[in-house]
Amino acid sequence: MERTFLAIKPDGVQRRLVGEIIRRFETKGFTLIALKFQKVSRELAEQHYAVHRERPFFPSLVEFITSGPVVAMVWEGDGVIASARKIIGATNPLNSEPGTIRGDFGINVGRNLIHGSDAPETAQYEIALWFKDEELVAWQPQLTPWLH
Ligand code: RTP
Ligand code: MG
Repeated sequence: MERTFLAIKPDGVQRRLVGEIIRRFETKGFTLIALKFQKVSRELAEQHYAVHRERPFFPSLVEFITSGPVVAMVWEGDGVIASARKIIGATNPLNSEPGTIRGDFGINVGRNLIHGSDAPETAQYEIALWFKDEELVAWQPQLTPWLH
């Protein structure tokens, strides 16, 4: 079953949007596999955003993601990687559709509330970076797959 890594960024925590954001993935029907609330070290932030190392916004991105606690999560379900990216919305909240998390709650590209893995390889890398194997809780919801 497909898994993705999601993290509510420091602005989402500061703005008291943790419950609202988690609700959207839970009611969609995806399954929570792991969750933790933590401050992010500079080292973890730099590894997480390593692909953007050469970009001009990298220093401010690392500065921001280490500025306060984040909610790190793993979610599971068919097509969860692409679906979560749709639920999250476009990178710049000014371009995100209403109904998406960023479209509903943001206006600033540097304060876009939540991170989601963008591909299967990225999801695998990020899950292993943020979570130990034993922190991942494999379980099956007792529901028909299409009824939540
Ligand atoms: P994320 O990785 O955080 O889920 O965001 P994303 O995939 O939608 O966007 P990505 O291209 O991976 O960029 C990572 C984060 O860098 C900040 N950013 N700033 N032009 C800019 O100033 C700019 N471009 C990107 C954003 O906060 C973005 O989420
Ligand atoms: Mg990204």
